[in-house]
Amino acid sequence: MADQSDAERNLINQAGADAYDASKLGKLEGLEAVRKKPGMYIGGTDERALHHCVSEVLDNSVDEHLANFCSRIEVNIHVDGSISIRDNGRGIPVDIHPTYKIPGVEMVLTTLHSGGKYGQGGYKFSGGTHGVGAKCVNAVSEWFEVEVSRGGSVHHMKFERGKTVQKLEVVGKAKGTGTYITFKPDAEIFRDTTVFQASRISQRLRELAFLNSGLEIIFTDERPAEAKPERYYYKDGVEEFVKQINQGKQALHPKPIRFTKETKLQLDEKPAEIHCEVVLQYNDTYNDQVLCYTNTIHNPDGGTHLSGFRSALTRAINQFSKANNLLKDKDPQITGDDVREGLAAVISIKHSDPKFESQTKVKLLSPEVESVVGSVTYEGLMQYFEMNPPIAKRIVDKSLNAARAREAARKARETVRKGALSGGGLPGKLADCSERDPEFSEMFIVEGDSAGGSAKQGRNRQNQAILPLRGKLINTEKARLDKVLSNEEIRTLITACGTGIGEGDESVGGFNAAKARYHKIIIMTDADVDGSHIRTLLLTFIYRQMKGLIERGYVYIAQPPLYKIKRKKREQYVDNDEQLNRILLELGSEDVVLARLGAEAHTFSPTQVDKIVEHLAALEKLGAGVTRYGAELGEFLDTHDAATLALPRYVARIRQGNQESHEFLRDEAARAKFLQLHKLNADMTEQVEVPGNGEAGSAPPFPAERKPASAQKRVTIHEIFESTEMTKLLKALAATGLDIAKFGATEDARFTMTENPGQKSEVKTGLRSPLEIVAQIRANGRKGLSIQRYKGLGEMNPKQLFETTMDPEKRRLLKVNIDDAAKADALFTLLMGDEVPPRRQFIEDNALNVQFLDV
Ligand code: 0RA
Repeated sequence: MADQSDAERNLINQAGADAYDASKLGKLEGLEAVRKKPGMYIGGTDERALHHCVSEVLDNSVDEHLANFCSRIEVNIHVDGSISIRDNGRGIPVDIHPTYKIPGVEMVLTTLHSGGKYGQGGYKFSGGTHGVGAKCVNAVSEWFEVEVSRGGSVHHMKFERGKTVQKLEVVGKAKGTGTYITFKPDAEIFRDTTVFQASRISQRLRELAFLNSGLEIIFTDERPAEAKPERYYYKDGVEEFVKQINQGKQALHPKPIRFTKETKLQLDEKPAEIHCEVVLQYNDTYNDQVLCYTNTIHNPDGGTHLSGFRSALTRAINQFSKANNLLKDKDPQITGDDVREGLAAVISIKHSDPKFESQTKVKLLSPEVESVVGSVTYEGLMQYFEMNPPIAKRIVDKSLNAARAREAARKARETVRKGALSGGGLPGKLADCSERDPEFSEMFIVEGDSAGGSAKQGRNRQNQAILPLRGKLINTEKARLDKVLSNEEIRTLITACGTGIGEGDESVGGFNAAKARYHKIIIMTDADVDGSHIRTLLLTFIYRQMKGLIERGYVYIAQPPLYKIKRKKREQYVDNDEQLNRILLELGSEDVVLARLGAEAHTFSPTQVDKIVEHLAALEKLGAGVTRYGAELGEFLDTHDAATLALPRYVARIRQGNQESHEFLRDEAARAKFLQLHKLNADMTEQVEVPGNGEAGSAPPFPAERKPASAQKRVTIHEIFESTEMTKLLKALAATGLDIAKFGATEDARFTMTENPGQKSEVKTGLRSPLEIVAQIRANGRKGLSIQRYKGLGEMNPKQLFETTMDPEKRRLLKVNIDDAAKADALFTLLMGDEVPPRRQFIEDNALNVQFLDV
């Protein structure tokens, strides 16, 4: 950070020294560089980079919170795929920069080297990438909008692909302060996908709420039909995080142990500051979960904070047990592994100038942190042990038990290794393939004997091996390694893989990837709760004991189809709901003639019909962005501008008692006028219109719970981000010759649809609006169609199973990605406690949305 901001400051100073003229402005590096080399700035163009964009904007808001200016952040994913991040921080500065003569917010969002005055230099701690964040996101966004509430006004500005398209202007009055950013990722950049994964985002938001006690985060995914906001707020922050990790487990002591310390020091002769918070609580499991964060960024590979913590923990427990004569002569030495058994801990440090191993910040390098975290942990623990001797004794006992069990596990590993290597050691359940070269061999791990049987019959025996797993796999979270290794299913799995497991070299049964018998290990489980449970258990075991398999990209997840549909003789497998919808429209448009009535009567060609249906369906989907606010889609579409087809950008919702009305507002100017008329603020949350000439809207930007009297008029203004996308669709529809003048239903039919024309079964239907066309097509598609939903692999016969899920020509596999697997593992205990309903629900919700996987 220091290097970069120094460089930036020089740049600014130098520029400042030169006389300013317009040509200089061009010398500020534009955002083209980011679009040309997205890898350098946002880490690529894949799904990970896409989500990284959200973090970049979010980090700025969190920085405002760290600087004590922001208490609430709202994140909304919109129906058109755009996303908003709103905070109640100070708001990005809007005054004109003395050197560059452009508003601060424009500098911050459009010039790469805007360090200095509007850089992030003002923050003591910063999670963001120091000033490159939001502007890079702007560069890779199809459009990017910012609204700043500051100095009593709401300021608005808009960009497209990093270029200013609407200059900064005041659009209304502001009660509070804050920044409200919305952007739509550019499909020209993110070629894989531009679809945000709610689970990925909500996980990060929850993590942020844990790490920033008192910060309230509200998240709404508006895409599902029933969108409901989720609220993350933890008064006791990290302490609640640790409790959450231990949820569903037996804690060894009721309250987590917490230490904090703030240190000021000199680093390279510059003042630096480190705040450190360590919270730990032992549980009755045999694994450890220690999560490390620097400036709220997760460091999955640990680093100096982790090593400082680990050695202090080992030292403190050994010290206490010696001082109190808790060790017997024959007891083994208590090692670091032993003291971490059943440990849940979170180390969160804030550092004014942290050093990381790489751009991805997976590992903290700053050497000074080791002793800071070490001393706070050691001193804190020793003091805690003094004050709570019974708990201290319980922890020592647990560590001692672990030390004794370590010996047993070593022996068990050796047995497994011997079993794996001794001659005809392959498990009887494994139906191996004839191919001997691992590179061309694959193994399917199949849930249940019946699906296993089908897989065996259906497979290509040349290179596909089948390993059926029966019954419950042992939960590796709840058992010590020696017990896990005595589990039949696990032993079979290890032997079949051929690699051995765990740390240490082969002589002690350690993992060796070179010995892998297959370079594709494919987990094939049912698409239900039990299936995802088994899959998670398998993945956790593989991640913890055979990580190299994932690192090499050998581990995959099979994706069986969700539906089989049948119509007359035709049968088809369908992967997901979206595909099903598409097929319904396709089937529904077969053998259909669509004609326009009236003055411009004509019949559409089949190609035109396909296009019309496609665009109308897309419009309908985006329509959720309007209908959620109580307005009709048809009514909204009918407000389009006759010449440009532009649609209103805002909808005002007015409620009084149980009366409700709404008004569409074309643009910022219309909104400003509306606000003025109703004497309202432009911070767009619910406001109460004050009758008479009182102060404009009394509600703060984020109103606390208020119960307005029923007589009060409540007004909310919502931005319809989807309008941009919908206008594009209107243009495409107009190009097909469809009459789009009116979407609302008319009295008389304007179209006719003829099904099965010329046949005995011919039916003619009159349609009164374009939207009725899609509805009719869909209904048509459902006629005579049977839809079977597959609950399990066992419902398919061998041939079907092969064709849909195993055939390399047709199947779709998900490759398990190591970074995301690490994250999943770190948060794994949140899910794998006892069989509690919330966990089941979580797994079910995420069954087909395996967020730690990459395609
Ligand atoms: C530059 C300077 C200041 C604040 C910000 C940027 C800022 C950026 C974002 C992005 C999202 N939310 C944000 N909030 C603030 C300092 C402002 C001051 O000194 O008043």
